[in-house]
This record gives sequence, structure tokens and C-alpha cells, in this order.
Amino acid sequence: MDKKGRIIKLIGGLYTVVDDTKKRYTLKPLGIFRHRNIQPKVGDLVTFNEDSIIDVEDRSNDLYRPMIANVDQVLLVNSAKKPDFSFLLLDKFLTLIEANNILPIIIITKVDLLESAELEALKAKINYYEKLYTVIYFSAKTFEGKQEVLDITKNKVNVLAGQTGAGKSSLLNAIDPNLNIETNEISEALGRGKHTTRHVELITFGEGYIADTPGFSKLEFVDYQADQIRYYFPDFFKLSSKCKFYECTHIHEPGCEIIKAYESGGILKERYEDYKFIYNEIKLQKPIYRRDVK
Ligand SMILES: Nc1nc2c(ncn2[C@@H]2O[C@H](COP(=O)(O)OP(=O)(O)O)[C@@H](O)[C@H]2O)c(=O)[nH]1
Ligand SMILES: [Mg+2]
Ligand SMILES: [Zn+2]
Repeated sequence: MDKKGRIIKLIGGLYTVVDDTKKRYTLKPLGIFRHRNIQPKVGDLVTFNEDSIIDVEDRSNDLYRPMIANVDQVLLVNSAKKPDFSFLLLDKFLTLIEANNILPIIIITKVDLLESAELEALKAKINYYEKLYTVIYFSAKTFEGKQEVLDITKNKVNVLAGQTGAGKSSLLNAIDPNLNIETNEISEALGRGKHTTRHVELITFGEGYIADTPGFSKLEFVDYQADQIRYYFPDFFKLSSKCKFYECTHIHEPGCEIIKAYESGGILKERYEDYKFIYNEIKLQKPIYRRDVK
């Protein structure tokens, strides 16, 4: 009888599919997929028989880096220190995740490295983002935030994001020591770039799944237009109906509600400056660097 499950791994044309009871199957796709131009991928919900995948459900979303379908949320890992916390990085990642229509969960890690006064000062600013997103403070050293990460990832397909060294692998190991994922100290000792061609796999993480390859690793906006960016700032979008101009870019227009809110402190200073930075970065992009003309 046909069964249903989720693809969690693809290696050498063979798929690993897990069913409701956590049983694993190694399967191949039927030729029919090539004809219908459907390439089953990790994250897909599929119907299968003894040895083959026979149908793929419609995807709720589709990522290309990494190649994963049906992602429920992105765990965006930002270090509080080493490297220093950066609002610009946070807002760049948030923009790209929003543009892909996926829910971001903000994780501020390495909180053990801050003095309590420093941490309170950081939290006072990050508080602004809590109106928009879930924010979890975490430490792989003290395990602060571990239960919150377990709760929020439960029954979800999660993808990690965040700069190299932010603490992504350490977070995974802190949640589940059996994962034993390489962290920075180790990969640097082995030499860089060794594992760049790794396959994509969803690994069991608490009671959910997580991609072992981080997403959004290229913080590039080559495929975006500057005046699209405003749609990926949900806080701006809410206010924008009151802007005087219909197609307000919130950069220079008179009667702009976002600029007003920035000036009166209703929008976090860093947040608006990051928006402007990203906007200008895209404006200054030379067409020759665009992927579509390469
Ligand atoms: N003190 C402290 N160090 C951490 C924490 N998380 C990660 N690190 C360190 O930060 C460095 C980078 O961590 P890693 O997990 O490899 O980052 P990744 O590149 O995002 O996967 C390593 O030296 C870790 O030991 C944390 O919560 N507290
Ligand atoms: Mg890592
Ligand atoms: Zn405006």
C-alpha cells in the first residue's frame, strides 16, 4: 500500500524518506518526475511505495540555498559578542528571509559573553524587534534559552541562518550533544573549505527537523529592486498607509510617516538606518554584477 512521508536526504539520486512512525526508507523517484519537470527535493512531502516516490505534494515554499522545500521557519542566529552584535546584519538577514516569505525566529546567542549591564542595554534595543518576531536569548555555555529553542522548533522544519562564527553549530550541539556537529575551532584546525560540497539533509532536532546547511549564506541583494525592500520591513509596511505619497520609498519624501517615526523614536534608529543602507546598496549595484546578465 502507498505510504506518506517526508524526504530528509538526497544522495546520489537516492532519497531517504521518513514516515509518521519515524521509519526510514531509501527510495528512488519514478521517471514520471522528469517528464513532469518535478524534481523531488529535501523537505518534500511525498507518497511512496516499496521502492519509489510516486507523488510529491505542492510546496508551501521552495528555497534554493540550501535546496529545501516546505521550510516552516528560519532560526536566525546572531552573536551578542565575538563577533559583536550587528543590527545591519540582523536587518539584512531579516530582509532576505521576509523576501522568501518564511518566518524568522531571532536568536541572540553567546549571551554569557556580555556583562549584565551590556546585555540589558542590548535587550533594550532588541526589544523593538519583539513586536515583530520571536526573540530568544541563548547560550551554548550556560544553556540559557535551550527550552525555548526546543519549544519553538517542535514539529517544524527549521533552517539555520547567521554569519560564520555566530554560533549556529554550537547551538545545535547544545540542544542535542549527540549531533556532534563541527564547530569553528575544529573546522579551522582541519583547514577551510573542506566541507563545502556537503549534501543537504534535514536532521532530527528535538521534536522537529533542522537543515544541517545554513541558508541565506550569501547576503546579496542582486535579485532585488531597491523599492521592493520596504515590503520586507513589516513595521514600516504597517505605518506606510499614512505616508503622503502612494509609492513612498521612505527615503526622502515629505510627509513620510516612517521618517517621522524614525525622528520621534517610534522606529528604532538602527532599524531605519539599516533600511536606508540596504536601499542605497541596491541602488548602487552595478547591473554587470547581476546574476541574470552573467
Ligand atoms: N562563550 C560562548 N561561545 C560560543 C557560544 N556559541 C558558540 N561559541 C563559540 O563561537 C565560535 C563559533 O561557533 P560555531 O558554532 O562554530 O559558529 P557557526 O560558524 O555559526 O557554526 C566557537 O569558538 C564557539 O565555541 C556561546 O553561547 N558562548
Ligand atoms: Mg557551523
Ligand atoms: Zn514613507
